[in-house]
Amino acid sequence: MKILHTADWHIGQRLHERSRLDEHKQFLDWLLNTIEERKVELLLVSGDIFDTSLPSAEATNLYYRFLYRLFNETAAYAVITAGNHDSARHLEAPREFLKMGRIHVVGLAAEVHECVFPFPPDNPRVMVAAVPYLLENDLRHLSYETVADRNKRYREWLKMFYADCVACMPAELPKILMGHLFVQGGTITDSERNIQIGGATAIRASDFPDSADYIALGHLHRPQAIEGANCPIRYSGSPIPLRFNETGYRKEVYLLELSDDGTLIQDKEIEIPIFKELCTVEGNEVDILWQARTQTWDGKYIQVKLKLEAPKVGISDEIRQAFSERGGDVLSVELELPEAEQGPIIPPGDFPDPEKIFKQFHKTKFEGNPPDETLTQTFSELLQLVEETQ
Ligand SMILES: [Mn+2]
Repeated sequence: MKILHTADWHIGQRLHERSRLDEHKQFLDWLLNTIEERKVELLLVSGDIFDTSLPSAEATNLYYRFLYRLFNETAAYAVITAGNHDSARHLEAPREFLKMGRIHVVGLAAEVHECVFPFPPDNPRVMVAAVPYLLENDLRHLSYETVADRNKRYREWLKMFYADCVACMPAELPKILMGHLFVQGGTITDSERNIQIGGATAIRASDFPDSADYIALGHLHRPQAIEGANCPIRYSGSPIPLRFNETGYRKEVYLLELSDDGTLIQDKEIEIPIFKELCTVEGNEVDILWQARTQTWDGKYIQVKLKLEAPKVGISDEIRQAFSERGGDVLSVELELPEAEQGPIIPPGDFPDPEKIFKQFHKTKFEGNPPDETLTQTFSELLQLVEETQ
């Protein structure tokens, strides 16, 4: 039996006001083909289907067209859960209707038994716990509680929820647990540090029940494995790069294969093609214009990081023009000016870039040292959350 794990589609996302719908359409076509070609029987989507809680009509249409084709052109079942970007209520509103099409949607996790599904339903060979993003706000409010105590209680609650899910599954069947959350990496030694992403505290790899066979996660956009549990814990990552800093690695989905006796024989990644290239071009004015005029930029989205000795009027327009003459679309031009003695310079780019401001601020505060990768990633996740709530 073949099972495909993906997450963090973020349909409807815009990058510097450019629509990504065409890329998402190409991804969903590719996904459908992959499901057919590889004879996938079960599709798992671990949250963040849409980029916003009220997606546009076009984004909604793309999603339902995919579900219809999945039902009509394949024999696969699907389990879809809500992430922190989704409106749990909207996502699960058509739940009863979609069940007719072998599609199970879980937005709100009110009861454990509403999250646990056998597949195929008439002759179960695998059990799935479709656990959506669990809102920390759903914890009962205790006025005297410290933040650390509340985080601990949230972690205990998640741990218990997974344990309860597993407790209502037949012992002999393989168990896949879905989730949309942040798991502290097994290699992080600073275990007391409180990492909050998407408003929810980190849980640990060892918090998942021992009898689980695979943990199918969403929330982090880089595909990765987390060590520290008895079974594979995987983040499939987002299928398209959502920001320019998400381009240095492959985008993937995971294909799991269960043998007839119910053991997980492999979980391997399948690389997702790049539907639209996101490029970052850095250098001084001469370098950048040279690159713009000597390469082909057809259909690419470009971020320019321009080093200048002093501000120069009209340079952004000149750069945009140069790239567009070779088919490229410049989404942003960030200007980098020499650093003043006092405090960080906030680059007067076409769009303010909070990540850059954060990096410069960190450098000024900590003797010229940039923030490490974990801190940068935490910052960008927090930033996403803020952008979403705006
Ligand atoms: Mn996400």
